[in-house]
Amino acid sequence: MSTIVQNGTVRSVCPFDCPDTCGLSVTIEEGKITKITGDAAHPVTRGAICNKVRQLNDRVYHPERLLYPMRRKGPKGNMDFERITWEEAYDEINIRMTAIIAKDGPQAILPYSFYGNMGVLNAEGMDRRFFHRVGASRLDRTICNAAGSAGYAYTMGGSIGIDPEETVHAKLFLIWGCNLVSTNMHQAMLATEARKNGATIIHIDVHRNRTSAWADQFIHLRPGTDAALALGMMHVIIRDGLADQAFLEQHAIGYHELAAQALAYTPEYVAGITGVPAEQIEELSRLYGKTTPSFIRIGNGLQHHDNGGMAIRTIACLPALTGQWGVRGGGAIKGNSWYSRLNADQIERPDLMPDPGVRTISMNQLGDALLDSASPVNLLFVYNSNPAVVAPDQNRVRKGLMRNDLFTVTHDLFLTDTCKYSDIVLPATSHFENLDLYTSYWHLYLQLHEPIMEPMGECKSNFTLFKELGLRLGFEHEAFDITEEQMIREALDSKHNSFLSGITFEALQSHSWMKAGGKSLPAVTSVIPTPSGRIELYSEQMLQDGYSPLPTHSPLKEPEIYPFLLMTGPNHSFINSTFANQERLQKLEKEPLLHMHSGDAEALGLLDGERVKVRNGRGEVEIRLRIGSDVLPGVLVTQGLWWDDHRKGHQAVNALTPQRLADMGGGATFFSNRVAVVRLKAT
Ligand SMILES: Nc1nc2c(c(=O)[nH]1)N[C@H]1C(S)=C(S)[C@@H](COP(=O)(O)OP(=O)(O)OC[C@H]3O[C@@H](n4cnc5c(=O)[nH]c(N)nc54)[C@H](O)[C@@H]3O)O[C@H]1N2
Ligand SMILES: Nc1nc2c(c(=O)[nH]1)N[C@H]1C(S)=C(S)[C@@H](COP(=O)(O)OP(=O)(O)OC[C@H]3O[C@@H](n4cnc5c(=O)[nH]c(N)nc54)[C@H](O)[C@@H]3O)O[C@H]1N2
Ligand code: SF4
Ligand SMILES: [Mo]
Repeated sequence: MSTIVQNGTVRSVCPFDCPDTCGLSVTIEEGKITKITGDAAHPVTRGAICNKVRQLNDRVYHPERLLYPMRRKGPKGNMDFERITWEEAYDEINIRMTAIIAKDGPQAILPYSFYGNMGVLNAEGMDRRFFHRVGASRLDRTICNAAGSAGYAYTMGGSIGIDPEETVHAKLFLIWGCNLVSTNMHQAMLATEARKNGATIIHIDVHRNRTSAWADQFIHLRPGTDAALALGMMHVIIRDGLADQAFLEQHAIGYHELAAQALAYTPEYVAGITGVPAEQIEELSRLYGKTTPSFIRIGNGLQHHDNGGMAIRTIACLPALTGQWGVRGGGAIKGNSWYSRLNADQIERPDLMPDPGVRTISMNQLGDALLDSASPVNLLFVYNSNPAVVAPDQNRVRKGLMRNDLFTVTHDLFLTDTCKYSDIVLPATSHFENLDLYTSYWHLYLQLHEPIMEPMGECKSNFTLFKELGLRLGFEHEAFDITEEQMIREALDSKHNSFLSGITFEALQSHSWMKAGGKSLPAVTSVIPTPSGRIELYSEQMLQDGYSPLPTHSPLKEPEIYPFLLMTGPNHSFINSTFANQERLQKLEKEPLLHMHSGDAEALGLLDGERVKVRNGRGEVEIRLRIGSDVLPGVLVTQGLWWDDHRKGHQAVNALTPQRLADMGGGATFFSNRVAVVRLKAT
């Protein structure tokens, strides 16, 4: 099952954690990948891909790629390894696992993974099955969109928005807490097309960035105040009689309660919270209230705050207010994964768990789990993730990883900062080497990926690794001795999700991509999966879960010991910490910068371009200062999850971020992070 050729052009899929999930066209010459472009025939990719992935062959053939298993030789943290065979690696892992299970029980084992590869089999397939069967502690995978997804679901029932291809018909775009020129470029392409037909694009953000430069208007607000802004818009829309009563009556519940709630959020009151002038709030609200179709792209940025769940729950109420879900091109997208739900129970097999009540550990609190727990984690198995860089409160994470009585296995393509602390390092294939199935959390196409090259060196996929480990531990052949193709067939079982009907392994093989729901997706209003089947402006479920049943604004929680709020989001040329070790992409980003308002810099006597120390009670990071008006006073922004590189002066910013959880879904609070900035002497 492969499309491996010596010469020619073959189809592939982009495997990274990016909403666009592009179709790729890969040129192979004499058995080597020489060119990667966007698939011109793919209905959403339309031939365009980002610069990062155009250079994916740099990554695949990178001289530092891991090609064989290794065992730690020197002390933890030193990157001192010796080559071993897979046999030796498997034996050592088996011996350690068996001993730890006998002594401390299986909950002393913790998998730590995220979406370094979005392929269903390699991200949430055989690995999940394996750790369920082991009886390991469960990992709450909440580092990315958990708070916002929970918040959005209270309003809309699930991760359900409009088909992004329809957004070309919109006349107004609110790009809200989303840096989509960098993080969702095909939504920017669709909006640019709509703009040619007269659409206006408004960016609502705390940072004037690439997306603000591309948009027609920029609304600069204070971090963590989005719910207040959305309520202010509702206030004006309702006050001025712009709400669509007929739509609300038919498709929503709680309009009158919401109207009463929004009464207090006058533009003047909201201006005081958000920093957005009252006239600008009036203008934005009237434009949104009067324009049809209007579309909101809700990003991940605003939900990495203490109040992120409620912020997104609140914004998600706006399209209903003006009846946008009923109009072609109108509505919103926070995520769309509800449409392509696979048969998760069948692939992950939670039924194999010896104790379904086994504890769950938040991936946002890895530091605490490794250091403080009454029943500690003694074996950590990392794959598809780089927690030493991406997890919050990194000094605690790394202190935990340094524990001598912790046995850490990391499976990756490179010697990441996490590998530095690992006892065994295993080489992973790139997605080009694997059979897998891809869904998108933004567009609606499912894509089959057949391998286009042989595995490099001794690399193994996650699927193969956990299958082989399972069989060595004597696990049931029925569950572990299966092929990738069998698991894809299990995943596509459409009994529980009618949007997948007709999407089979064979059909995907011949079409390359197929759209969930076929050609005619039903209107959002006919499938709303909330308890009431309607859009819930008032949510009884929220009340039961201990929240205000109505949208509301609450301030951020970080004690105000330090003067600045620091936002540390993704940059243009990396995907999280992936690509940060590639020279050409590093060069494009130059170096991490700290954006500060010129008034703040003046007050502190700091100069543009000087290196400063950013610190709080959790850690400190040295970084170069960029002064201007891209952020408001009291706010700082730096972009990119850089690996530690002391020669180049790069330091991972998560030394500063909190392990505190957001208001909903156990989400991360990377951006509700207070710091001080001091001059770095003698540089
Ligand atoms: N190039 C690139 N693309 C990526 C990624 C990457 O690392 N690099 N990562 C991928 C992943 S995993 C994800 S989750 C997405 C993330 O991509 P996005 O959804 O775009 O989310 P972020 O970039 O985290 O934040 C978006 C914006 O929110 C702003 N922001 C921060 N706090 C607030 C606030 O309180 N209110 C408002 N209104 N705005 C705020 C930030 O300044 C930023 O511009 O991108 C994916 N795509
Ligand atoms: N301060 C701050 N921290 C953040 C964020 C932020 O905005 N600010 N963003 C957060 C968000 S939204 C996210 S999604 C997380 C992302 O966190 P992670 O999912 O950990 O993302 P990456 O840093 O890209 O690490 C993925 C790793 O998986 C490896 N990998 C790729 N393919 C495979 C494979 O097939 N098998 C194996 N075994 N490994 C593979 C890659 O080489 C890479 O080292 O980071 C979070 N951390
Ligand atoms: S990273 Fe995103 S935009 Fe770039 S090729 Fe992959 S899916 Fe497309
Ligand atoms: Mo993410």
